[in-house]
Amino acid sequence: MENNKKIILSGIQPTGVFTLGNYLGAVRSWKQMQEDYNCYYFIADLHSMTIHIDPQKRRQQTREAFALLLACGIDPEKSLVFVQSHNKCHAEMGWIMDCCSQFGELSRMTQFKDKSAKHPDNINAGLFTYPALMAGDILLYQADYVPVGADQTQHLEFTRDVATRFNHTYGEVFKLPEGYFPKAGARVMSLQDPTSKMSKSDTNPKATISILDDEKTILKKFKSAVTDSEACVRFDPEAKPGVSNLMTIYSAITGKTMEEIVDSVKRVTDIMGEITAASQEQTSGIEQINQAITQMRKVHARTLRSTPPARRAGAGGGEHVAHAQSLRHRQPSHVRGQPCRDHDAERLADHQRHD
Ligand code: ATP
Ligand code: LTN
Repeated sequence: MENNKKIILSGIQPTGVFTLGNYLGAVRSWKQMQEDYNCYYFIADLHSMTIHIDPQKRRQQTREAFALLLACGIDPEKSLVFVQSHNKCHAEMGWIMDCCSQFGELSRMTQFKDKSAKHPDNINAGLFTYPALMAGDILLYQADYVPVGADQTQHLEFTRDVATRFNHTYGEVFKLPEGYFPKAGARVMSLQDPTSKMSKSDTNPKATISILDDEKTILKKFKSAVTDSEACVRFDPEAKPGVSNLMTIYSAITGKTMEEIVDSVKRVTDIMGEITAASQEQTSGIEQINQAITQMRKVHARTLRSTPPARRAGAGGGEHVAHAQSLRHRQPSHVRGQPCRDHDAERLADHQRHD
């Protein structure tokens, strides 16, 4: 990655199967950006530890998230795709950023307030300092642009504030990153509560469209989406949040403007079939690719188990070590050469052994 291309960095938490919101708000841009930028995409497993679940399940979700990224078109030949905890520099940077963050600004973060309200029994310090860890992720790679959904706007502003503060105190070290938000689909709302965002960890399956849902399921979910008593189609997120959300999804998928949608669609129910077909077209193939990847990984894991450990991860042997080393060479020079890098190789190999 030694060229003059700008640097892109983004992450996604391994908290479930990606939703249409994740796809339209972030992952679709990731895929498109791979052609023109140096891209770093990671599974934010350290961030996901703010909500407790069985570690075995999280490990599984981390592997699934990795496979889903590949299935969504993130190409490891073009982009550097990795698991956050495999590079311990993230945790180290998180601490440095903690020390540059103010209690007051962290207290104002809406994600902290939302997640604390959802999990009142576990308001841990990690949930509170989450934005500092995220700032560290971004600044560590000197990212120019960060493609994310609109829910991350506040975290990006925070990152710029922390970087400015750090540069002021210690000298010009960090580049100030900019958020990159898609024109349509930056904020997809829940189908059951259109005033809150569609979220992959939502326990109500009717609230989200998963990128692995088949056409029948998608249609059923759109048909049971909460709208309002008016049959007309009008974009008004305040007065008609449900209908406006369906219009947003439709617009993000087809590229049609709100005016074009209003002109072509007369009743809310007319939009359902069309959105379903368009959503399915966007995500079709993802399930098959995901299955193929999972299958491939099973075969690979069997081969790995039957390989003597010395050959698996020993000096000069083992494709995972080679993979980790190739990652090392593709990291920016300020990240490369950190003492943590050898550890990466072990972690990658170890991660594979858990398959
Ligand atoms: P969780 O339910 O665990 O909080 P999430 O679905 O909110 O997860 P994240 O892993 O936090 O997803 O986010 C991954 C990316 O997807 C981020 O860039 C985020 O902004 C984007 N994103 C998440 N939800 C939406 C949404 N409803 N609309 C648009 N973008 C979204
Ligand atoms: N906070 C993000 C996930 C995330 C991220 C990042 C995104 C963690 N670190 C760095 C972009 C850049 C989220 O909750 N969606």
